[in-house]
Amino acid sequence: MTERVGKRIGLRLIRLLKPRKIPQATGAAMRSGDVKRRTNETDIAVKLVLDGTGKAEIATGIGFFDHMLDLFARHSLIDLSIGVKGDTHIDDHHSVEDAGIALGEALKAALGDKTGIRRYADVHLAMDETLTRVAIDVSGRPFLVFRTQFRAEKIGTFDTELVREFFQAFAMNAGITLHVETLYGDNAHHIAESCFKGLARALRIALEVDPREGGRVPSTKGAL
Ligand SMILES: [Mn+2]
Repeated sequence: MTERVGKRIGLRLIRLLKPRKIPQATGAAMRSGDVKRRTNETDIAVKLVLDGTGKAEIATGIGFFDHMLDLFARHSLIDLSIGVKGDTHIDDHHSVEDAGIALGEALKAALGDKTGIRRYADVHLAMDETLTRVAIDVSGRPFLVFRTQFRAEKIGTFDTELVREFFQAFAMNAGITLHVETLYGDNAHHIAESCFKGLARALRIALEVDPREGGRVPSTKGAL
C-alpha cells in the first residue's frame, strides 16, 4: 500500500467516525403557535411546537378531555400546553368548543405559509373493536365531514356529542379539510379515542416537512 492510498483510507475512516449532523426537520425557524383567548365563558392559553416530541401539559378541568388532548399530543408528536378555565358548572360545551378554536388558531399560526409540508394524509386507526378513518388536507380551506355516531350519550360525565363540536371548531380555525368516519365500533370511549388518535396520526404526516418539496408550497397555485 502506498503512503498516499494509506492516507486516503485514513481520511475516509475519520470521515466515517465523525458524528453525522442530524438534518433539521424544517431547516427554518421553529414552527410554533401561542394563542390566548378569553371570553365571558372561557379563558384559554395554548402553546404548541409542531416539531416536538409529544410533550403534553394539559389542564382543561375536564378529565376525559384531558385524556384526549394528552394522547393527541403524544401521537402527533406536537408539544402541547393547554390550560382552560371554563364555565364547566354549566356543562363542558364552551370549554371543549373554545379549546378547539384556540388549538386550531395556534396550529394555523405555527404553520405559517405551509412551506414544504406533505399537506395530505389519511389514517385508519384501529382501537379494539373500533375502526376510524381520518383523511386531511391542510389546504387553508376549512371543512369538516364527521360521520361518527355514539350509542352512549356520556363517557363518564363527558357528553359524547362534544367530540364533534371539538372537531368542528378545530377544523374551522386551523383551516384544514378534515374527514372523520368511524367505519365500525361499539364502545364510546374507544370511538372517541380513535377519532383523536386518528387526527393526531394524520397531522403528524401531513404537517411534516417533505425534503423532496425543497421548500416549496405544495400547491400548483403556489399558495395555500
Ligand atoms: Mn382511553
